[in-house]
Amino acid sequence: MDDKELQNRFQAQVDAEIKIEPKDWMPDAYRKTLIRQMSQHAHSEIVGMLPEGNWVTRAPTLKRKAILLAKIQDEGGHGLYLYSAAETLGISREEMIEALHSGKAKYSSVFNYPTLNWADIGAIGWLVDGAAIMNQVALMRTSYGPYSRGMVRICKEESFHQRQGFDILYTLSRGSAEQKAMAQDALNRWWWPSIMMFGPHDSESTHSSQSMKWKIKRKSNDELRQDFIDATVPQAEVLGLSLPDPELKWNEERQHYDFGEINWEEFWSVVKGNGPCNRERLAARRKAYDEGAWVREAASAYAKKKKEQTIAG
Ligand code: FAQ
Repeated sequence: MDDKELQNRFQAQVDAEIKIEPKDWMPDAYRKTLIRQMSQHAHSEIVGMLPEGNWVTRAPTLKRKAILLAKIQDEGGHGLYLYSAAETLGISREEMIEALHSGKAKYSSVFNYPTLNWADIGAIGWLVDGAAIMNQVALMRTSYGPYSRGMVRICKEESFHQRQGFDILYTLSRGSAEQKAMAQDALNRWWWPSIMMFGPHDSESTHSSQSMKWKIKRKSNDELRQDFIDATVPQAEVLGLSLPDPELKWNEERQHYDFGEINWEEFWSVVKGNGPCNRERLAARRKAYDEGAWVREAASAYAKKKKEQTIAG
């Protein structure tokens, strides 16, 4: 088959909702887009452990600490599923990690903001995991088999994460006046970064139209952002907290909430590496990688020895 025929057959497979598997023929650009998106997704999970890790030693109760530890470990696991799924496309984990450490690969902008008080852990769980789920539920139907299957498991775990974040804020918002103020302050600082997570407007998105055609993305950035806002406003009402957007209002005609414009200058500045914590996050990742070198060496030496023993005996 010539290239054109292969392309047509590939698109027909995607259109028929038949998953693309690692050994199937795929256009180079499809492979590249998936490697970019999946590796950036994996990096987001791993870098996303850092802002929450900051509060493990200061969680207010033993129960909260155990829950937070479990959540952070889940995020590490998500990163590993995603790196493994991306490896099926012919890139090594070393190459992906090198791209993160050199600043070539992106990770979600939201993780470049600091966690200043305990209520921030609630806001991350409720809003950041909430936004992540909105995106990832759509990705369960993505066209690439290993990515789609990874998402099914990840989404189950993210639901628990969102619930624990909501529970933290629910408790604080029914506590003392100071606790309620802490919850409101966290919400004020995390609302806009959370809705930035969905990326630029569809009209500004570089990859969306091709990724939608290939069914890598099943919903556009703006559609997912609107879904998230529509689902989250009633939850804020239950918490008795107000969202920091004076333009947020139900639109009867559209049957959606209208909302104010994102500060895109801030978004792009964070994406380009100039957010409040970008340098700190990358430095922490590089340090952890360097300090973990002996573990990787020991693990690969053990695997080599095992293999030699199997061959010998
Ligand atoms: N931050 O053309 P588009 C989580 C970049 S997981 C930084 O629209 P695309 C779990 C984009 O890469 C959160 N960069 O791009 C957790 C592109 O640049 P490039 C992560 C961003 O790929 C919770 C350029 O802008 N989830 O949170 C951002 O079609 C709590 C143009 O944009 C995923 O990664 C951003 N927010 O759509 C962990 C989901 N937005 O690559 C711990 C999978 C855009 O050409 C604690 N990814 N850019 O250099 C996706 O669905 C998509 O990649 C989008 C962006 C929607 C993020």
